[in-house]
Amino acid sequence: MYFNCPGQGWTSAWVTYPSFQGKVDGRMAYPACPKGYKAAYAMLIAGPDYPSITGMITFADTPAGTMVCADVRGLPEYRPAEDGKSPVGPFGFHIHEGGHCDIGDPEKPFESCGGHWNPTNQPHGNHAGDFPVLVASNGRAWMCFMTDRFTVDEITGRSVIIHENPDDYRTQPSGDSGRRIACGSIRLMDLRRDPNSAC
Ligand SMILES: [Cu+2]
Repeated sequence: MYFNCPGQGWTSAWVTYPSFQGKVDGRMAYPACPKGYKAAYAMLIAGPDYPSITGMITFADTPAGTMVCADVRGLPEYRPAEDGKSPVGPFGFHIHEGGHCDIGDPEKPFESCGGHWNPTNQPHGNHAGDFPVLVASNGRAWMCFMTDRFTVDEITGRSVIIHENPDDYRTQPSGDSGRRIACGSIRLMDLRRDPNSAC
C-alpha cells in the first residue's frame, strides 16, 4: 500500500489496491492526510514459519473513526483443519501491547509483544485491537476497515501481530489463533515533514 499525501484535502491521498489474477493494480481515494489528522504505519517482519511474508498496515485518523488498511503478501496457502490441528488461515490479526518485534525464541516467535492490547479490560472478541481475520488470495491479503475503538496516538508504539490460525473470537484471552507469523511495530507517519513521500 502506498500513500501519496500532498496535503490538499480528503481525496488527495491514494492507496493502491492489489493485483489479482493478472488484473492490474489500481488506485482509489483514501481519506487520509488532511491537515491536523494523524496516520501511523507498521512494516511487517516475518517470523521463522513463513519468512517470505511482507507487508504494511496503516492507520489513519478520520472524522468518522480510524481507518485501518492491511496489505500483506507471502501468506501461506489455506490448509483445512486435520488431526486435531487448527486450519491455516484465515489469519488472526490483532494489536498487541508491546512495540518491539523481536523474533526471540523461534518456538514462540514475537513473545516480547505480549498479549492483546486491551485498554478497557474487555473479553477477547471485544478488545479494542481485535481485528477481522485476514483472508488471502494467492498469498495476498488486502483489507481496509473503520473502527472507533482507538486513535492513531493510542496505538503508536504498540504492535500488530498476524497469527497462523483463524481467530475464534471467543477463546480467552487470545482467540486460539495460534503461532505468531508476522509482526509490525506501529510508528507515527510524519506527513508534515515529508508530505510528498510514499509513507
Ligand atoms: Cu494476536
